[in-house]
Amino acid sequence: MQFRTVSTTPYTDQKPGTSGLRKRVPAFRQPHYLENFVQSVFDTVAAPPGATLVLGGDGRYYNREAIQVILKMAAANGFGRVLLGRSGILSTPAASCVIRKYQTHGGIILSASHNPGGPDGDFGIKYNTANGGPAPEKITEAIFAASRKIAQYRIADAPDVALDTSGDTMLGDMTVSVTDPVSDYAELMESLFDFGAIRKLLSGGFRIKFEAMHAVTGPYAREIFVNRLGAPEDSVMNAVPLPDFGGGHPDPNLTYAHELVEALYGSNAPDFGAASDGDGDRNMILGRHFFVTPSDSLAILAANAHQVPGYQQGLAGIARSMPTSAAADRVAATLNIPCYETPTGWKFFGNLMDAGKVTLCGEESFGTGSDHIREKDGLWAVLFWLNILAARRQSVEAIVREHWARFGRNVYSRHDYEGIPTDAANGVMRLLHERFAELQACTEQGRGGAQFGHLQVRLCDDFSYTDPVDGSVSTGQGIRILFVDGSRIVFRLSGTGTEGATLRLYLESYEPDVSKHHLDAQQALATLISIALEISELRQRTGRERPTVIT
Ligand code: G16
Repeated sequence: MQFRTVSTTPYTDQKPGTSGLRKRVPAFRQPHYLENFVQSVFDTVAAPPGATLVLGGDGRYYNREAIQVILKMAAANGFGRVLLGRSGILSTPAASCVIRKYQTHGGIILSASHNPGGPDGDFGIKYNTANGGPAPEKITEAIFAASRKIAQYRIADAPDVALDTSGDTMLGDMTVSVTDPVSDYAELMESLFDFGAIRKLLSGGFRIKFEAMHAVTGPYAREIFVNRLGAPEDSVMNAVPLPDFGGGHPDPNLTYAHELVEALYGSNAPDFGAASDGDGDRNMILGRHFFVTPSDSLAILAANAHQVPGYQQGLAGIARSMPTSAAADRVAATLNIPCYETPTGWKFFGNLMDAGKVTLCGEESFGTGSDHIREKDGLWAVLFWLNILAARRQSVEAIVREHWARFGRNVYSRHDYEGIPTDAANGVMRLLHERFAELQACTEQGRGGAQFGHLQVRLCDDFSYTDPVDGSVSTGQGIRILFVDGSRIVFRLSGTGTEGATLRLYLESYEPDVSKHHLDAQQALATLISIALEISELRQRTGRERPTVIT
């Protein structure tokens, strides 16, 4: 087998975002674009000769082509073995599971997660380290630095590898092991949850609907819910992964998972509904005519973890991203365990889990997970809920309302303004920065910050985080306007979009009064919403009258 060293010139835009490098497919198709980034990864992670790499993706458009390139580059860069999901498929959580189980050097996951796919859709690539988690910032920064000065890459001259048949093939001295993408992951799930109890629940007339959105979780959901738990075949919707996700937007929220939402809010609705995203790490949980916010979901899983076999020994701690509501903090306080507040991005949970400081983690962006792997995990969250439902034998809504009655309700909503001009988005953030002094002015004189009706500003800042394990500091992680009564407004620019900017507005207030728990979140948060729009001049500056997505 011949290896070639190919001369190349750097691209300037290969900076990984919140989760890896995400670009439109045509960008990845530019000459040497993918190769440059992959070589930058290999140069940065410097795997010892003969190391094993995990490889797979969410099956989106360009997945198979990219896999052929990466296999040939891995062979030319001295890897000894690649564990490849059959047909190039591996959900993000399954990839994390395989990296950990087989103690590989790391893995490459091809996905742009919840972003749409297709010839003009998005593609993405990220590197996960030996702990199974997304590479931390110091590695992604080093990959970016390498991509800025790359001059050559190495690739094997070899025919394409057959991706659809399990078994080993050789690429020079490197073994390509094509493996079943589902079995290791399904086995791990079976070790954590009471499958017997869930099976009993499902056979007793409890009806579920899982929306795979033509993305990667279809085969996983079929194996787990239908084959192992005995749910009827039609419990899994849109179960066949398609390169363009059937033209849909594989983001499990109330807007994009509308088929599921219509089923759960219709007549004769099932008891439980859930959806996952492009690469299987996100989850949305619904009860009959009822939506569970991701922030509440994390808190409820934590409060009920003692019902679930894999977590009966107790939780070491909980971590949530800064924009996620403080509902989990209240549970942590009751359980007398620590609760950490990190920047957005699952990569920030890795150190806490590795150090044994936290067991459960969650984000408002429909991500929940635990230290069973080092990624958020959509099907894991669904199984956790089913296990709780099997143990408690109440409806989803009853469980959430009881939770609110016990802990109070952190009323929460996120408004996304997608695809706005970058300058306008930056202008909003700059203006908010400039207003810090004015909003807090009186605080310094001991009279408290600016007053908006009954709400008074306590503090404004741009969130920064010092990792308690390695001391690394991450700044500029979102603007917080905190009020004296515990309410807050957060503004953040998304790090996962590929077109223009996405401005996220996060709103939260705390309601201990049970008689007000029935209120719609938008209604309950109306005052905060209007304060946010006023101080940010968001409408004037972006020309948008309303958000693209409200969750
Ligand atoms: C990624 C990250 C998450 C993050 C989310 C939203 O999710 O893994 O940790 O919360 O992006 O990020 P942003 O608000 O910057 O768009 P995924 O599911 O896209 O990998």
